[in-house]
Amino acid sequence: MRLPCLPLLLAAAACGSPEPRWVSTSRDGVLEISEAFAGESVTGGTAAVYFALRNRGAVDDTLEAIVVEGAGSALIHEAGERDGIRVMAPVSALPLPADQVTRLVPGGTHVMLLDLARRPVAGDSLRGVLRFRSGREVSLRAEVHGLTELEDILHESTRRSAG
Ligand SMILES: [Cu+2]
Repeated sequence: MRLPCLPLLLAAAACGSPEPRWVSTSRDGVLEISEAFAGESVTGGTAAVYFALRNRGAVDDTLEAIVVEGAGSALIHEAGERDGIRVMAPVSALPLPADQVTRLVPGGTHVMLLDLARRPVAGDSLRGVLRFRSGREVSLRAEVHGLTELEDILHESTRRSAG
């Protein structure tokens, strides 16, 4: 009787091999985005997106615009501390030094999606495109994870300090 082994084998295979790493590059391969994910939104309407951007080129580039399907706008936010309170501030562009990886991570720089048509929940996938000063474009696909707590705290404190 072999059948009962099958689910076990499948489970073992699923555990043993990591998910294929999602990577997207500009057409010329100079810019590469990986490790993209979004934090599930508790309050609705907003979500934070994180990723790693590698600039393989010999020249600096700059991330200037992000468009995400279903989001009214997407802003680059820098997180910091002011008077002991964690705050976030939008910046117009994100520099990408030559031959370096720039990481957007929870608690640090992130992309803030505003006016979302639908509240993203864990398991969703957000799609969009990143545009750079050089004219390059890289497509974005960010899986939504239930990692909201930190960003919700950050945004709540920003809202409070704003008024
Ligand atoms: Cu933010």
